[in-house]
Amino acid sequence: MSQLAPLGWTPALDTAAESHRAQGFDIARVTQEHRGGYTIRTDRYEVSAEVSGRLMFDAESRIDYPAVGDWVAVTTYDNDTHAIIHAMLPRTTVLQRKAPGKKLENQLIATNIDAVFVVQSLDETFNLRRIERFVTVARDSGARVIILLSKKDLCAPDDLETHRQEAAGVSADVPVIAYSAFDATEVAAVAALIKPAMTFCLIGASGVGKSTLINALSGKELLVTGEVREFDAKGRHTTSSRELIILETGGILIDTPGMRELGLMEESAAVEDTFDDILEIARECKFGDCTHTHEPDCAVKQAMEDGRIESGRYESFVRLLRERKYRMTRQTNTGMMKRQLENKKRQKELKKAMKKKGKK
Ligand SMILES: Nc1nc2c(ncn2[C@@H]2O[C@H](COP(=O)(O)OP(=O)(O)OP(=O)(O)O)[C@@H](O)[C@H]2O)c(=O)[nH]1
Ligand SMILES: [Mg+2]
Ligand SMILES: [Zn+2]
Repeated sequence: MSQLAPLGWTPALDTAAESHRAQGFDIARVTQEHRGGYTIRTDRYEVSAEVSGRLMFDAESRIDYPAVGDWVAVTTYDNDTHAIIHAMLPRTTVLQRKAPGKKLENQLIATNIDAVFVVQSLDETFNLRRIERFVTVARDSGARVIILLSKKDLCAPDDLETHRQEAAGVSADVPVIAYSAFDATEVAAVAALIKPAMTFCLIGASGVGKSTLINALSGKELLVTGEVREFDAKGRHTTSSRELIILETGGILIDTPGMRELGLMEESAAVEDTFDDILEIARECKFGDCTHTHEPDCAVKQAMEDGRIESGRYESFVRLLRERKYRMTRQTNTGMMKRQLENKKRQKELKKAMKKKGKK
């Protein structure tokens, strides 16, 4: 058995690794991706890593860079405290998010995963459309898909049955499991799906309980979890980077930050659908761009105070509006990043062309 088996190695990868090993490279798995670089892990060490200049030079787009879950060929320096990633091994599956807009690069979420857990909570934020969008993304990866309905403890029995059936209706071959992260028996039902050396990636909106579940499955407080901060302008994501975790029981889990941008177009429309009554009232607000939080003469807040709008719905409404606004600015920023990337690419092509010329 390969030393890398606990990391998810399968013998099918042996051939691909041969030439790298012959060159003296170690084979490692990418366990974290952050702004500064990566963390990689072998059977002997887990260290920070960066990609080689060569890999960077050859990369045409994001997909050519390593992502969490990738198998990579590395060398270490400084007594195995740092590593350089020289090459990536072929991927079996790729979980990626299609960025809104046509030409934007896809965002890599994780690779070489066996299954995706699409997590949705059973509280008042339950959203079937969102489950559908996440399932679509998950399915595109080529991995198996399982829907996990979290926070069962916060759901009335009637709603539980309804939501369970709705989720089961998303796709005939996607199983649905409802659980509370604080119920050991229910967590065990999720754990039963996770076989040694199999890699599972958790995706879902912020606050649905992805990190909490991983902690429950591992029996340790490995990851930071947090209350959803509804009115905190600093942003609500608790998890900020993707991370691969190896359970003592053998399974491998990848935690991801909640994704709000997924399916931007549909969600914008969803605000209109779900809150048409509140939008009707909002027409009476004094300011056209009222955020319904602090403005004077806000008809929506007034209606909430009068009991015509239930306060929970009011909060969801305000939150959705804020998220939408956040995403809009994000999109503008992404547009800028895109132009920068295109510039970089052009420079690279120029460099290549000049190199060619030099060779002649
Ligand atoms: N009642 C209840 N609360 C839960 C359950 N699972 C998670 N929570 C709570 O939900 C909140 C958010 O949980 P996290 O695990 O941080 O959510 P996340 O999906 O990792 O969120 P991001 O990292 O922002 O994407 C925390 O306060 C958890 O304690 C559950 O099954 N029942
Ligand atoms: Mg988290
Ligand atoms: Zn208002």
